Amino acid sequence: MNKEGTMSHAYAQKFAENLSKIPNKVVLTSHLNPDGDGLGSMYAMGEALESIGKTVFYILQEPVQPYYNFLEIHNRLQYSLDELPENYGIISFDCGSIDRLSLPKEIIDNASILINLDHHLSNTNFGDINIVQIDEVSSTSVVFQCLKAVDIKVSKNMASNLYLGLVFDTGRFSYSPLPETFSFASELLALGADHWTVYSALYRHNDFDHYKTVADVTKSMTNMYDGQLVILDVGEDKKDRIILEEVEGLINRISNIAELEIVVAFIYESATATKLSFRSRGNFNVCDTATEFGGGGHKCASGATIQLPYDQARETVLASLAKNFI
Ligand SMILES: [Mn+2]
Repeated sequence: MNKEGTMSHAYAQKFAENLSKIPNKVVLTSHLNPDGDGLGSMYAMGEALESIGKTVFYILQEPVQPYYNFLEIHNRLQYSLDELPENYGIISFDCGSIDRLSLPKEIIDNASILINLDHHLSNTNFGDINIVQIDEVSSTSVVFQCLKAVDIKVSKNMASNLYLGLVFDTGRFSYSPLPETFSFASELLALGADHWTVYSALYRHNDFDHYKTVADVTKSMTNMYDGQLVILDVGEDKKDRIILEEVEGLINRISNIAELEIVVAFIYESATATKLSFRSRGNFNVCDTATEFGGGGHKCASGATIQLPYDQARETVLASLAKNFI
């Protein structure tokens, strides 16, 4: 039991038991193409660890979309370390496998401990310590329970960061209609999470041209199997005009088509690689499909990068998806 008199989750207890194993210097990171859940988790845990005297580095190997700049802590994000500390740990947030870690290899290889904190169904337990709970709606929810288990006070900024991950991963409270989702939101708002700042940053950052680009990309949409499978093509001619997170937003909206079961987006990456992104309405597990092609994710939202040219990737993946519809 913690101070509030509620039972702690087993994974949060595990975090509490292992807190002393976290070195004084710690690198916090997330997955490639970092999103609101990964960032919110890093920033909230970072502030918590600093409050107990740790030195924290926020490191990703690629820039993040500029609309996350609304968080002041975001200015501390680094893309490398000039000098590796002598003894440091890594905590990875929201990342399902080690090959998806958004860190230079040198930083991964020299860490004395790697802690993997996540909620992906496909998580490979790649850490020395794994705090993975697949029924949590966001990684920020895992972080929140861990902080409760160690009695670290959640500040207003931490609450906003945790809320960012919750809003992002639930698709603004659409995909996880569980009592826990709303209790978590309620607790965060009571702690001072700033709903409108988070909402505006995530959903009110588009410029005028964005809508014209999205309209153009949407035109390529096709369907099969009486509309149960919808396909979005972001080929070589379009890939520079739309960022990955916009494609994700677009397929979230496309997944609202009444008769749809699965939507898949093909995104040109290079002459020999194609990104895949899937959404399911719940009758099919698209985490399995993504895993088949070396990716992963959740039952209703997943992704992968397949080492095949665009047309060949498209053909291969559609052949695999066909199994669902016969
Ligand atoms: Mn997540």
